[in-house]
Amino acid sequence: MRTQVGIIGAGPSGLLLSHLLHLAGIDSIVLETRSRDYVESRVRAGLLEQGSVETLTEAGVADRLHREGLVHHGIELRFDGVGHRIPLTDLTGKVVTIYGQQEVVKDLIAARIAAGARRDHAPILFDVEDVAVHDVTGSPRITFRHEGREQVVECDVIGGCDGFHGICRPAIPDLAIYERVYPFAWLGILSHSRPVSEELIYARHADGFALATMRSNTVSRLYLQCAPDEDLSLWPDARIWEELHRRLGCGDELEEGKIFQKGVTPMRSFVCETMRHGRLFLAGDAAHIVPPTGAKGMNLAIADIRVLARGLERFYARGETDLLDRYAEICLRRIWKGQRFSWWMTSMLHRFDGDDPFEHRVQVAELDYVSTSRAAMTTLAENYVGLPFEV
Ligand code: RFL
Ligand code: PHB
Repeated sequence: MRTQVGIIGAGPSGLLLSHLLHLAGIDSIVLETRSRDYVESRVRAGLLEQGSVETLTEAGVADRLHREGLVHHGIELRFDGVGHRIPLTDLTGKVVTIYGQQEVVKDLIAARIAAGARRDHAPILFDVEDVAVHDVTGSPRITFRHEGREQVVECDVIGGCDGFHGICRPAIPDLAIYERVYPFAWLGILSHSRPVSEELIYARHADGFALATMRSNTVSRLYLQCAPDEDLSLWPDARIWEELHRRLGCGDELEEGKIFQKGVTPMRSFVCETMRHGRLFLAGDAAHIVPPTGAKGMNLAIADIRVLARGLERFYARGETDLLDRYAEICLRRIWKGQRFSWWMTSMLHRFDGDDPFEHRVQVAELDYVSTSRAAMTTLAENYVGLPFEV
């Protein structure tokens, strides 16, 4: 098979890249190891920056997002049992939107499939196996097996959108890796219950961090700081609710419902430099991971794709490679700011074992400062709603 851009991975990065290229008249194919059902039901992120919503809107894939997404104008920070609102919109003029990542993924898959096959191939192949990239500094090829047959995609460029555990990053020699692994994880649940509050609550508690977010007016998404190797069998529903009640301190406002999904998410900060080798470009989680405290992961992925799609448009329309040549440099400036913010939010809100009383007091002083100084609140708010795009 022959295409212009071979894309590995059908997460938000790969699907958005394929869709934006399609809008620019550029042919691509997306190869995904998992099934369509699996990627459409994988529970992950939930918060979109205003710029991400605008990107999806301009791309014509946000009708359902605008109907079903919940627009938020603030968040609450809770510590020492008291809540403090950060008025995001008053401080920045921007909003954030709650809309599950798997919904973004469903909308993008539907758009790609509706656009139909171009040339001789389907827009997305699910359930592929043994994906490998070859000759990325010359004439790139992707080999894989699909429905029992060995296949080859020949292409001009490869989009490495295959997430943190993918095969594209290891194909780049001499990468510099910057990494921090945190000594805790998040236990996340989905529950059929009314959200505890209209806005998200980030709570610091002596027993560990808790976050109350949502997916709709009837589905709550709740997280608890836990051990990185936490054994879920030790967390029957009653223990989860007890811990959420204690850490969130919201009394009867926290409605207990049927828990229908539970999982443990490890916490890591990770950046690889650079993000390009020859004709292979990494984007999203394949190149960088943030701890979810700042809600930046999917938003950083969308920002990478904006730059990559524009660069490829310029290349195909006019033969210009200037934007592609600056791809990593442009993305990394914004990525590092997202890293800094995610690390800072994580450090401020979590319990670190072995913290001495001095560190504990500094943490509370920082939260106190952020929730009372307009300058400090504005710093948090402008990062939370999303820094401007570089291109
Ligand atoms: P993905 O979503 O991991 O997609 C990569 C895809 O590649 C496939 N794949 C392969 N395909 C072909 N060949 C191979 N060899 C392959 N290897 C892997 C995988 O099956 C998969 O389908 O990466 P992408 O597209 O870069 O998207 C990144 C986001 O998924 C991620 O950053 C966010 O989920 C992070 N995140 C959050 N981000 C936000 O912006 N806001 C949030 O509120 C937020 N909350 C979160 C989060 C992540 C979480 N977890 C579970 C990690 C909350 C949580 C709990
Ligand atoms: C979510 O809704 O899943 C979510 C929201 C904000 C975060 C992390 C996760 O910081």
